Amino acid sequence: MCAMQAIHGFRCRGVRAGETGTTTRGDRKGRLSVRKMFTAILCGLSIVTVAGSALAANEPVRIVRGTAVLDGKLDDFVAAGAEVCKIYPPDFSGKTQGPSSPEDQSAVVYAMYDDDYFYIGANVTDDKLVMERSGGSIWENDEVGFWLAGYQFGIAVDKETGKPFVQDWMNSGARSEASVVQTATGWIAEAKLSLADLRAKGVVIEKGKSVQFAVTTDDCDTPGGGWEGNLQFPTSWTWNQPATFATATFEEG
Ligand SMILES: [Ca+2]
Ligand SMILES: [Ca+2]
Repeated sequence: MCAMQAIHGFRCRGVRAGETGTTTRGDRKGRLSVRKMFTAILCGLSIVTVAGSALAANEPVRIVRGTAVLDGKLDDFVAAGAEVCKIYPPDFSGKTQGPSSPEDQSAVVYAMYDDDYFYIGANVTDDKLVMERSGGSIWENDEVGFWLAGYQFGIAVDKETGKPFVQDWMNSGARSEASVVQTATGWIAEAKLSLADLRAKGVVIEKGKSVQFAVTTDDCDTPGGGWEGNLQFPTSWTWNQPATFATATFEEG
């Protein structure tokens, strides 16, 4: 298990694309043809960008049936074929604010469900584990976060209690359990949420239903320090905007 300490506060951030400017020189004819060329290039880039966003938002994710034991092992998720995404910077399926290499932070994320619970597990690679926060401020240190519709959750060890827990930022009220176990290369996070409690808030997880789903893992590598970056899935993810998430469909399994 990881050693922990504490503090408070909460905020998440989204990535904004940078802007670039161009200057052209030469005679009028030259300027016109350069301008045409840039216009053509910019139009091409716009089309690629729009296509990329359209593919990422509502990206289909399949979630299989299965029951997980929260024991620091992901063999039950693996056996069920429950992998939902890999987030490996810089060449991965999401986007990043900070972690620059798979050794800095990366994760393989699994999810599944049965009649009673939604389960999520993550095998996180991290070169330095820091969990010195509690409650809603766990995002400032190492944390595995995920969204179901408009509800944001996070898994970490709470500094105050010394125990793994699920932070419920948007007050879903869903009963939960969590497990956090340190590994040679990082840590394994697991959690389960009550389907009945989620259903009471309009998040219906059952065969054939779909729910907007996203994963955001936060990284801190400096004891006594704060948030250094995170990884986000899917690429289109924007904080608290379920329309930008992936679309998870619950299969019969
Ligand atoms: Ca790291
Ligand atoms: Ca870390």
